[in-house]
Amino acid sequence: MAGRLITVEGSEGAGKTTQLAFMRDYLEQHGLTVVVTREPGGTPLSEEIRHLLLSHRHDGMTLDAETLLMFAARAEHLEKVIRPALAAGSWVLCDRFTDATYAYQGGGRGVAQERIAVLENWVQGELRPDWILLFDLPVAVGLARAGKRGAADRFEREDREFFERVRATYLERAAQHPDRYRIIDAQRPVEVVRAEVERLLTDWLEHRE
Ligand code: Z5A
Repeated sequence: MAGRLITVEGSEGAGKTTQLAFMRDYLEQHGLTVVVTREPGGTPLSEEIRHLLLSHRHDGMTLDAETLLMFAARAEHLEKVIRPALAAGSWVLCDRFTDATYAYQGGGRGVAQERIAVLENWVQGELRPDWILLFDLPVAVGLARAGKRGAADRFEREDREFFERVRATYLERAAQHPDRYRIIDAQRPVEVVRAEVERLLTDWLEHRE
């Protein structure tokens, strides 16, 4: 049986990484082979591209270069990791995917959604996530959480309005694709969020055939 692609999305400090660890454990306990990966990244070349994208060495990178690098990293990741894992029947949990391009480069920076859609079709063909978990929370709450970490990367140093546009774009996409998206209120305590994630995973496991 082909695997499933579950992507997790959200703006800064939403708790995606925290919940991914739980998701992996839960699915493995139910007998599945799970591959946890991330974007940009997930292969040696894609991780190098991630480094270029996040580091301040390339402050002032053009918007087209940023968008195309996201998809270059994604093309490599799909070919070398995601498609083989799905073909082998694994469930792939990916920390961000193309919806992040719509939210950050599209909503955040102003790239037309139609241009992103061209690249999405080129690089992914028919492939889309089976499910997208959107960890949604007020921007101020997420920034306060993320601010407790070290130095800000090229995205993290954006202003609050940028992250408000990112959040709004995610919510618009969730409304456009209710079949794939599940919105989770991520401002609640970790254990409460985890219980909701568990309910969703249980439901998907029951209806996976
Ligand atoms: N990007 C893009 O622009 N276009 C694209 O196409 C793609 C990505 C694929 C990747 O950065 C950047 O690339 C990202 C978008 C851009 N930039 N931003 N911003 P990243 O992977 O390094 O950063 P991130 O994805 O934003 O992750 P994050 O900020 O680390 O957030 P998170 O993974 O959602 O949160 P976390 O690490 O699980 O938790 C953050 C803190 O909150 C941590 O101290 C936790 O202990 C705490 N936490 C977590 N959950 C809770 C709850 N429920 N209550 C209280 N505290 C909590």
